[in-house]
Amino acid sequence: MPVQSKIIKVLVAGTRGSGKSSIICRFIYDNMDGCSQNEGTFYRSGLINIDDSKFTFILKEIRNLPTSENTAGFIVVIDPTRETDLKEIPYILENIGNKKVIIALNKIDMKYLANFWIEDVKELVNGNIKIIPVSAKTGENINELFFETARMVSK
Ligand SMILES: Nc1nc2c(ncn2[C@@H]2O[C@H](COP(=O)(O)OP(=O)(O)O)[C@@H](O)[C@H]2O)c(=O)[nH]1
Ligand SMILES: [Mg+2]
Repeated sequence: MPVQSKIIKVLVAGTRGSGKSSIICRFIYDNMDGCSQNEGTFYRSGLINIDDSKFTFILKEIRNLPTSENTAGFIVVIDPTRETDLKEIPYILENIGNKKVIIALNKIDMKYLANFWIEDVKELVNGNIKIIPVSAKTGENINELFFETARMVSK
């Protein structure tokens, strides 16, 4: 049986400085060097297998919501060390509308500085929305984030 390949475009949204560029950079290049300077659209293919499908990711960081850009879904990146990021979540989700979305709680390597955690986010969002704790700095859970994203958009 030939392996099927699917191309999925995902927009990475979230507050400024939450780590959108860093998460993309960690996933694409497996490092964080020079990430903040990276702008544009990134590709990574063949990494994730779900059933008999391989996924090619097209990732794009976006600064402004709402957006008219086409997408299979969103990753929303938030920084738990900043109290204001929790308050932003309802506003961000409202501007995303009824698109598929997954939340990346980034910077978990700095948990000791956190102002809020997964449970606090859960109270604000629809129970169907997955919240994945990650660290772009250490790479923890980054592959899981994109695996769950692929699962979400392929449903
Ligand atoms: N400790 C820590 N710092 C991070 C992490 N991810 C990003 N940063 C830092 O947070 C700052 C903002 O990251 P950046 O990717 O530019 O955020 P963006 O504005 O959302 O694209 C930079 O100084 C990054 O080095 C992380 O997982 N852990
Ligand atoms: Mg950026």
